[in-house]
Amino acid sequence: MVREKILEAVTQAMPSNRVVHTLGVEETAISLSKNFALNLEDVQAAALLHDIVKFEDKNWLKQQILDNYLPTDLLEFHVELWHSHVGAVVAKEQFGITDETVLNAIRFHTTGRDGMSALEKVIYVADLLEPNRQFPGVDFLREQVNKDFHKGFEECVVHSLSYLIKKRVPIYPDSLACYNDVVKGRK
Ligand code: DGI
Ligand code: FE
Ligand code: FE
Ligand code: FE
Repeated sequence: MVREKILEAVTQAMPSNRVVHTLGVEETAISLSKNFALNLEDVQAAALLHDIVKFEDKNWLKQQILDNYLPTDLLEFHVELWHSHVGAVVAKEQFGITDETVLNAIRFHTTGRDGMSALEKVIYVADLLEPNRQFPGVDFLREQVNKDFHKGFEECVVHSLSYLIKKRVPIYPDSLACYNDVVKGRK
């Protein structure tokens, strides 16, 4: 599907401030993808569709998880974790995205996972650091990522996990697996 069609659907699917977030993710992801040999259309599709079902009803999201045989342990965790997995299904079924790399970048953008691809890392980082994101430490993370993507990605994962632990919220296994993968891979 062409970019304009996807963007039209995105605009229908979420409030305008989240469209701005989505466009920020696209811009940041394109910029970060220069670290890798990534296909521009794949980067754009993953970025534009990553939050496509974030504003859907909780019961609808739950039904999609059940109907599509997505991991049911998601239901034991916060609803925030559901939109990424369901988003990948919708990207495939409604937007005709067949590339598993793009679908996985959408599917794992919230938690990360063990053994993330370059596109998965780019979308994860862009989601956290796009220009409209503001939180203490965001500029440090932007600097790190721009200096050395791999080191910066590590800092982003450590930041996200620390934030969850500080809030005392349950951590989904993929989030922990992502953290373990990152710290085990340190040189
Ligand atoms: O959809 P966005 O707001 O752009 O961002 P997101 O999909 O990356 O994250 C949504 C929320 O999910 C964010 O507040 C952090 C939270 N989150 C990420 N991993 C975990 C988590 N929440 C819990 N409880 N457990 C996790 O492992
Ligand atoms: Fe999201
Ligand atoms: Fe995120
Ligand atoms: Fe997002």
